[in-house]
Amino acid sequence: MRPRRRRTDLPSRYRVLFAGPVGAGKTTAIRALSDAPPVDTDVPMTLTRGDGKTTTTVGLDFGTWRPAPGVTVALIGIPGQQRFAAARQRAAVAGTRVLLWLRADSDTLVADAAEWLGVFAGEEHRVAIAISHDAGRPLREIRRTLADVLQHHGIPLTRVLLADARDRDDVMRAVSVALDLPEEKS
Ligand SMILES: Nc1nc2c(ncn2[C@@H]2O[C@H](COP(=O)(O)OP(=O)(O)OP(=O)(O)O)[C@@H](O)[C@H]2O)c(=O)[nH]1
Ligand SMILES: [Mg+2]
Repeated sequence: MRPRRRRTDLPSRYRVLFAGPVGAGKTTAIRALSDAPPVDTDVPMTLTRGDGKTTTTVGLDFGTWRPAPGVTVALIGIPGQQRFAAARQRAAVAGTRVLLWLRADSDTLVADAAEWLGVFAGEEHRVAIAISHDAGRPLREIRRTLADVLQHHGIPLTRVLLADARDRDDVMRAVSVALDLPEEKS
């Protein structure tokens, strides 16, 4: 009888990219979930926005989460501001899952979704969506608001969930949805 092969091919390193518009909560979420203090490039803003946000990411944010022994998830945040978009390139290497952060209270929620899903066009199978700043709005209603743009990109409504970026359990749940996505198109 042949010896049973050991399953040594299970991946032990994952990457999740935190993407989305300014103030959606990417840096906050990485700080909430990372096991060690993240290395981030969040710096004072030159122009304040009047919503209390005083810092912005200009390069990349890096954190790490160890959900189980021997498993490491790299958490990589990219800048929301278009003028720092150069930092986004190279962050989304093959196999990286994308967690797109959007703000429910934004007047431009649908346009933000369309813009950012456009950034990942052709890679939608790797994208999950976390909605922050929900202010008590039901998920059902937010999903309905986004239904057309999600359908356009072939993203099922079940891949959209509410997450307060300040809440570690919420961020963990959102990252877990992103980790469940396949690396490759099936
Ligand atoms: N009320 C509320 N505040 C939230 C929620 N999620 C995040 N925040 C706050 O919103 C702000 C998000 O700021 P950042 O984490 O710096 O946003 P970012 O996405 O990294 O923005 P850029 O780096 O500028 O692109 C922080 O002040 C958070 O405390 C939420 O669900 N509800
Ligand atoms: Mg940031």
